[in-house]
Amino acid sequence: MRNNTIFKLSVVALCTAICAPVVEAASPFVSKVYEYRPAPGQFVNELPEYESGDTYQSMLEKAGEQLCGDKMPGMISLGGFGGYVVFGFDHKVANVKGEYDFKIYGNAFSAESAATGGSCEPGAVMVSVDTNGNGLPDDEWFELAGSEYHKATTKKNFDITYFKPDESKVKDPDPSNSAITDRTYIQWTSNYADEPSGYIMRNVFHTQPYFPRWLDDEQLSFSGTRIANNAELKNGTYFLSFMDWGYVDNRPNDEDPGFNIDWAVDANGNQVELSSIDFVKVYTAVNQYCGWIGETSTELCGAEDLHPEASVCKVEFAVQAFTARCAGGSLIVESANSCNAHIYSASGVMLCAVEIAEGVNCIDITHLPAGVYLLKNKTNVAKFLK
Ligand SMILES: [Ca+2]
Ligand SMILES: [Ca+2]
Ligand SMILES: [Ca+2]
Repeated sequence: MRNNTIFKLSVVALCTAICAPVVEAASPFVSKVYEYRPAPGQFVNELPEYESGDTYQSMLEKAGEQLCGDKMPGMISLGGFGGYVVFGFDHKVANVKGEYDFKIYGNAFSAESAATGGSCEPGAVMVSVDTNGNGLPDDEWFELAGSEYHKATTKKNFDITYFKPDESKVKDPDPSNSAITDRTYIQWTSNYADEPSGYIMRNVFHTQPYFPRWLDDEQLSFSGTRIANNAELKNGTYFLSFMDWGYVDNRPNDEDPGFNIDWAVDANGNQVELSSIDFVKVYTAVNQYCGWIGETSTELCGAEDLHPEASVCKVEFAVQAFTARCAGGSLIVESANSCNAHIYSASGVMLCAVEIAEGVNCIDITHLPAGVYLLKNKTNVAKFLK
């Protein structure tokens, strides 16, 4: 008995010695920005700032500096309808049943006079799973259907194209509004007959070019779910009412509970079940112009996984007597018999001994860094990804 106790202690010590130095907890914050493609807008080329010589890649890095590594490290603007950003975390974000899964921070605030709105500039959210395993967001996207998604006033598959302006064109100021210095600055067209075309106007407060200066494109096209305008002119200022739920830059950050992966729908609006997601896309969801305060554009300040400890691991295959599945930071093993087994790294290094009892076992693997592992004894093996 004494020898057995010493043996167990030494195994624990070995495991700790091997595993502890390489433990890296998942960060709850954004780790990478994959795409930044704003539509034209009054904050474009300012948030983040364009500098002479910047390219798509350098602007992408600047967007990353504004969103990565902390709760609210900075701010980016997505410009008018359709402009978007794609980002991800250093782990899969788990869809925990019955809970909100992640938050996205914006800069919305309430009007002093009302709790029903203020500066809501709603951005729609889409999620994606790295199904082809290449680490890139080139897989199917699913929209998180917010409170407006199913409303009759919402226009699905709204396509918009913005045309690059001649920055030296003769300006067309609004004679009835001194804040508008060019009413016909950047033209857009859409595929909806009741809203066929219009302009991103130029205003007196923002004098830099509004079309992304780092792009050579003569036109920019975007597509998405266009929700109804929410602005109302009251006593000379614009009041932008809140959506009920499910949009970025909608309600003040401390009032917004976040996003639930259970809201995901496919391109036809059918609900889909996702156990976890790898990528998040946010795009401006209104096509709205508000006089002196300009076009409505979603801003982002950062994002957070609300339960990084539930980082998903997934069993790829299990053979013979083991059956295994993952839940949170645990490997769940069901076995017909009690036995001893070991966890190995993908390259065959033995990391930990585990004692498996008859029935269902919950093996703590929170100390293992992300990677591919094998759970193995003399006759059984299960490969799992954490
Ligand atoms: Ca959830
Ligand atoms: Ca992919
Ligand atoms: Ca905003």
